[in-house]
Amino acid sequence: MTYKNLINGKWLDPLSNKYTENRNPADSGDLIGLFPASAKEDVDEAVKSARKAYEKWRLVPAPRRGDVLKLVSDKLTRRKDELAFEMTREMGKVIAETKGDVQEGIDTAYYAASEGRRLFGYNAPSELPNKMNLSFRVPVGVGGFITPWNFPMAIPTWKLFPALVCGNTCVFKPAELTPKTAHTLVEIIDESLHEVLGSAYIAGVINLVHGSGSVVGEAIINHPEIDLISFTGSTNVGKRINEVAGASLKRVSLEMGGKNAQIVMNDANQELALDAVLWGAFGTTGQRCTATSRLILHEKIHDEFLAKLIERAKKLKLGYGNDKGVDVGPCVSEGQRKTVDEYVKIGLKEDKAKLVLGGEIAQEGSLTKGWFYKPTIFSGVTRNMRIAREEIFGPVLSVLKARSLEEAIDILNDTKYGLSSSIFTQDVNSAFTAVRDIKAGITYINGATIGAEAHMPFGGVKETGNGHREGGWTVYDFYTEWKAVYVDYSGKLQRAQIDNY
Ligand code: UN1
Repeated sequence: MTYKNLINGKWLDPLSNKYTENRNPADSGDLIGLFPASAKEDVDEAVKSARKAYEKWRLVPAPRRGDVLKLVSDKLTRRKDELAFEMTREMGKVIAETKGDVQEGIDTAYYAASEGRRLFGYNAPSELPNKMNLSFRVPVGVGGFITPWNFPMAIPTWKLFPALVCGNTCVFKPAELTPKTAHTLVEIIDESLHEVLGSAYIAGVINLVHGSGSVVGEAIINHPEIDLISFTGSTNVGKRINEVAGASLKRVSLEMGGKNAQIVMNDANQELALDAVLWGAFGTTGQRCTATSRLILHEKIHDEFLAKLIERAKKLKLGYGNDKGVDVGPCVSEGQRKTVDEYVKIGLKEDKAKLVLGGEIAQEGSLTKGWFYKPTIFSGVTRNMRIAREEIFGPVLSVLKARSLEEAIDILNDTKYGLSSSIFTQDVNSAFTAVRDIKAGITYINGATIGAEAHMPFGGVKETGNGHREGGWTVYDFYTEWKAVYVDYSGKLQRAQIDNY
């Protein structure tokens, strides 16, 4: 099956006339489809249509725009199982997780739908009599959206839904590894626009342009008619986007890397902490920006906890995520698996680090058909090792030891990133000290580093982000501008700061 771009309300072949294959990472013989490898000219067409659509879409009342998202959420709910199956097929994580990914999209859609009836502004008193001060949220304009493959539904919805309900129009470039989920999502949005607006349908509210970062992504971030960029991906790419898009004063939201840690204190409920680290480190095959890639154990429980962890991790079943009983899917691609293997080799060269589990490509039976890598654990890791500092984005966990709460928090903070974090303790004083002192956008007490909820602010500090948040109420600040309005009903020219002082 050959797929198309959606531009100006029509499904079109790319002007480049080039396509790339999308294959199942658990079975490279399974071809899912051919997707456009679009050209810069496709982006130009998409932006032109989004620009035109913006002048109409901004005038559709926000509650009506919310109705479109209400219908989108209903459709996503109805098609949840099918979407999850296809997502597992194209990016590998297990079906329970892809259902969660779709659910995050549904939650985000319902939230955005209801926000159409809020989008609150503030009023403030005027310093002059018979004068009223109001403020309104207005849309920003045309947005460019560049999204990753690890959450092919949730992340695009975090961006597109709030943007749309605020009255912006969209040019969306999904990850090349997950075009199918993006296709279905955009198809659902477009169908909903048709059904809700009827004959008043506006072509170009949402445009989908498949293709590479180097061609389509670059064309988006350089385009003079794009007003804002929302990106999730690596810190290196994010820095480049900020540079390029910043030069033309685009508004830019960046969600980037992480090197998240879970602390386990000596008073922790160990069984709970074990469940959490297995979930956080090996869920999504470690390919989340919130994944647990460091485990910091209090020295008093270190040996006992590590032994239990290895036992439990050994039992994780690898396989195709749509098969029953599978715990861990493949790496998303051959390239990603190579990166993981390279980091394992880097870890093996460290004097004190000890490989205690995995550390190799999985070769058993049908696993040779995909990009599987065994869940891997290094113990004896210290904070300056590369496997303790760099984001690996795979099933590799580095275990470090701490002598006290203060040292554990200090190790946790000793990273250039600051996305998610976790501490297991039964001591309320330790828990609140951690909340106060951990430098990260998200802190879990007695929970894994993964699993943020869609209505809460999502994002991080330091090189993880550039000050914005996705999710919940906070994202609406990114997708709107404030307009201050003064209404003078005094019948004379009142000069603020002058006539009243
Ligand atoms: C990501 O890895 O980029 O908090 C997003 C979580 C998910 C989202 C992860 N809800 O783990």
